[in-house]
Amino acid sequence: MTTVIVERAGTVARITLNRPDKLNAFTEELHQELFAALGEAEAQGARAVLLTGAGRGFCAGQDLNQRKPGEVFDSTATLKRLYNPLIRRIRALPMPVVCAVNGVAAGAGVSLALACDVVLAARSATFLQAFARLGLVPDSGATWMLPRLIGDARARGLALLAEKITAEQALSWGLIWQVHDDDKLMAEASALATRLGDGPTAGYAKIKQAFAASADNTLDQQLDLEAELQGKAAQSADFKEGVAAFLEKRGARFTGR
Ligand code: LHQ
Repeated sequence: MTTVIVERAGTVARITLNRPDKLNAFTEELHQELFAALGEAEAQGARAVLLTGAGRGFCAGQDLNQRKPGEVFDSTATLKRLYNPLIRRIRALPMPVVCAVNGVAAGAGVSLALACDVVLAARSATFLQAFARLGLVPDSGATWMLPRLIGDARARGLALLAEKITAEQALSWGLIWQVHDDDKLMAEASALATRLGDGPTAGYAKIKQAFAASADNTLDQQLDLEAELQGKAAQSADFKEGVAAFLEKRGARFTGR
């Protein structure tokens, strides 16, 4: 792989987008390699994923140079073939995905970050719904995720005005989980990913499943789903260990099962 770097640290698969000169904008190759990296992480039993970008940017969205002169770029096909499966894949991964937004995130780069479970950002990072600057529509789940995270008023403002917001603004609006000083971001994100990676993985998968379903469920349906998932979680080795650790007043040693 050249446009994506995959490293393993204990239970965590760290995936770094690696086109720093172009702020890690998406090319066909980057899509393919990122998809492969996620597959590799799952196949090798990683219990958490940490996603970040090399250099001063996180991801500037679609590489606008990919369109060849005279060629009609089929955005619908590109979204259906590359972006939509990527967002679905991240959401469906059975382990927590931490995103460390190390610099600017623009266009589908924001959607990529927001598809992750826990999003941290460097204090200097910015978030830009660049689409309207190009006459485009926010995509890769942005119009679904933004209103749910920050409310309709802010989502519409961001999408229509296409203005950059700072990491602090993103934090105060509830778009992301935490902001850290630039030189501390990766240490904080790695520690968080390791904590999640050493946690009750099968339980986390069910938490993700419950949140995924809640978007479309009524309270009644969600109550039933929680009861069903809890029934399974309570049969896990990690539940047994969690209770034993509590009673013995010690830290739990989860195996993920
Ligand atoms: C780039 C890019 C880039 C190529 C920086 N492409 N080179 C999916 C599929 C189908 C249809 C369309 O939609 C989509 C989803 C999308 O994501 S559409 C939205 C695409 N993204 C954008 O519109 C963002 C474009 N980039 C920017 O607005 C700026 O670069 C930002 C605000 C991200 C950063 O600004 P600066 O910090 O001032 O950096 P820069 O502009 O100088 O960029 C550094 C280099 O990266 C530069 O290359 P160069 O060779 O001149 O040094 C840029 O051309 C390149 N770059 N984004 N998306």
